[in-house]
Amino acid sequence: SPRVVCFGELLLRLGAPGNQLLLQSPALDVHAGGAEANVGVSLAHFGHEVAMISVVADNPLGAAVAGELRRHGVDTSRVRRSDGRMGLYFLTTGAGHRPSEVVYDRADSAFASARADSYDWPALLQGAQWLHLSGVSPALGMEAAQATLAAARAANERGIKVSFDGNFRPKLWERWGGDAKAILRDLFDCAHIVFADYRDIGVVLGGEFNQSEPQARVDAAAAMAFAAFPRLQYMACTQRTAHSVGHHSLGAMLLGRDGSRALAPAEELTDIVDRIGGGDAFAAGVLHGLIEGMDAETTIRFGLAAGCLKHSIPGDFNPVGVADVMALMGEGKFDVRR
Ligand code: KDG
Repeated sequence: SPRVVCFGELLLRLGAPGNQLLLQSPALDVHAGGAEANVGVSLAHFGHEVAMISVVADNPLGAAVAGELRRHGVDTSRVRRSDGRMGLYFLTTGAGHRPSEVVYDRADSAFASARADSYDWPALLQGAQWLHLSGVSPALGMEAAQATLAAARAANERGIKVSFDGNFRPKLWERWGGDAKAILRDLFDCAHIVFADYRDIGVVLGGEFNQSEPQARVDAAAAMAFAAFPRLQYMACTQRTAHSVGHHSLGAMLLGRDGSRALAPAEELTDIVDRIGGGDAFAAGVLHGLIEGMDAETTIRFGLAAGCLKHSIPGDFNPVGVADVMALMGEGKFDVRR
């Protein structure tokens, strides 16, 4: 049975090829995506038994996306088919002075329309040691929010560790006027680890965090989160500085309830191909480290390396193995000119 289960919406991503504008030419690149599925695919490539819990449209699109997950080693026997549509998102990849753009077309998807009481959590969580969730699912509507919370609480009752990626998506919350602060707060309260930076903590706990040092902001946010959420053991975040559309620097840190703080020094990411799913690849890398019992320093460096690698790969998924990530982690290994 699976060690990790991920719950969330599976999406179809329709991207303008290369750096074209949407419909500049009559072609779109199709990929499967969805924040939680991205994490599941990464973990499967790292060798873990992973199952996805989701609801897809009972049509060839839903079957195709579930098939993509299986092709990457994720168990889809807990993915239910139902009436309704697949959620889509359209992507235009930026370049030069033009930022990337995401357009969601996912209202009333099969997943978003699924009733909260349609999930049998004891059966769906059967055998799992970890449940991965994100702030995307509760942003889809009240039923999805209640389902996410029910999943988290069922996991808590069974001693299954909850990993929660804040993934705050204002566009989605605004559409139905959900109380992001209250709902995300309840979810953070169930988590063993949160992937969240000081902005996410600000949304959930109302902190200001206007310290001038970036490090001080994260430390203050973490202190507040550990005080507010007794179950929470770790907070992980990346720190991104965008120099241009194709050039970012990305560092990361893992803070522990015991006051520990492991840093992965910032890497320069040049020639970025596709940064969508970078946060998910990072989360999967950190989870891999925790599951394998790596020390905090190795865990956060593994997470950052996995996230960096994703930036070179088109599509949402990061289909790389442990050895690929390890190869990037050695001294100076990020420097391809070496
Ligand atoms: O993290 C990647 C996600 O942003 C992408 O898969 C789309 O799930 C998605 C979302 O809701 O933004």
